[in-house]
Amino acid sequence: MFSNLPFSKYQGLGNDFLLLDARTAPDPDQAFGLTPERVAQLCDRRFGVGGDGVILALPPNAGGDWRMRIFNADGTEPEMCGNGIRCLARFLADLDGDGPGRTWQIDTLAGRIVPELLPDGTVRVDMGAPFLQPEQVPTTLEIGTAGLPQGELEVDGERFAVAAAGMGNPHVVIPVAMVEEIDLERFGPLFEHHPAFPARTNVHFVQVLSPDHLVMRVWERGAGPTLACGTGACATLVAMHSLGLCERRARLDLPGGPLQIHWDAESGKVFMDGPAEHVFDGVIPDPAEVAEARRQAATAVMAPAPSPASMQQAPSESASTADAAAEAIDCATVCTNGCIRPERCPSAEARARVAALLQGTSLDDLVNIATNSLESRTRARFEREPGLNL
Ligand code: ZDR
Repeated sequence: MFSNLPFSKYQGLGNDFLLLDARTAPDPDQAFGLTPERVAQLCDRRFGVGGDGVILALPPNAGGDWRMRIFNADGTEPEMCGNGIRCLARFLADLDGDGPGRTWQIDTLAGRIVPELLPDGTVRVDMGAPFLQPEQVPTTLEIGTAGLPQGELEVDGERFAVAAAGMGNPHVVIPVAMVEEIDLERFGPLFEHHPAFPARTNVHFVQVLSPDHLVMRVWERGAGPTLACGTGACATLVAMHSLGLCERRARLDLPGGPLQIHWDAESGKVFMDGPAEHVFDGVIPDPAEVAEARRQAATAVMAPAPSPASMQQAPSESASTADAAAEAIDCATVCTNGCIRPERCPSAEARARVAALLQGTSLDDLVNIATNSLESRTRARFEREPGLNL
């Protein structure tokens, strides 16, 4: 069942999401009647709002402050989303008026994740320790000399040396000499659906600029090429450091901008710093309510509206009509709780005209009508009161 859907659009490095607050919903996991089809429709950039995913803020289920669920643009549900959880933190802070230093314990399908609001407004996320065992990713690649799943994969006739890591969700990392030269549309979907990744995978091509500066491009599971991928940047740093190709702390440039990633040697956890910005809020009305409003508007237009003449009928006409005519109903004062004579409502014609006008006139034309009306009223006032000084 649908209902009105209030949402907030947020983005982190151009990875954009619809954030929904279901923290007080009576049946949170059924909130807003979300289905995979509805998510895909909402995320459609032409037929919907547009986004790389939909994120729900929910009551906790494992002792945290809140729980996060995320749906990809194709309606599938991944375990975690790095950019998304930064957006969630910003969303919660904006809703609840929290400031820098605030941290949240967030339950996700990838376990407990802890975002923190930094003084400059960006968000640091304790993403937890990476998953480096093949069955945890999951992948059929075996542990190699670098201590994580590694191997050579053939894709569309070409062979690539790859490594895999999990951040709750699966990632394959492919070091290349020139990331710009990779045909993402060609290789991305083939890696995503490669049999070595039974739950499909996010795909990252990465080039080393220096030991603490990498540049990467992303093909996301369930979303295609995106401008950024938080979990992907973390998995990439972990894989590249394990392969001896970068430091434990590095800047990772994504098409949407840079993320700072640190794989802490002591705790084994990965920390991600990056931006999260509010874009706009909106409400999608319940489709059933819209259909009903349109049905009512159409009925109002079709109904024979009483003509002014019929409201001033001569006393010779039927008594009831004459009574109605005699009774000068002032809709504004008499009908405050609804029309008292719907069958002979004196304002029905006016409302029908307005409904017809709204239905059949573009927004531009309505603005023109309003402008012309204001102009002519102002002119009329000048003519009535020639000395008027505005
Ligand atoms: C990559 C991602 N946007 C992030 O920032 O971590 C997560 C989205 C989920 C991803 N598409 C998946 O694992 O299916």
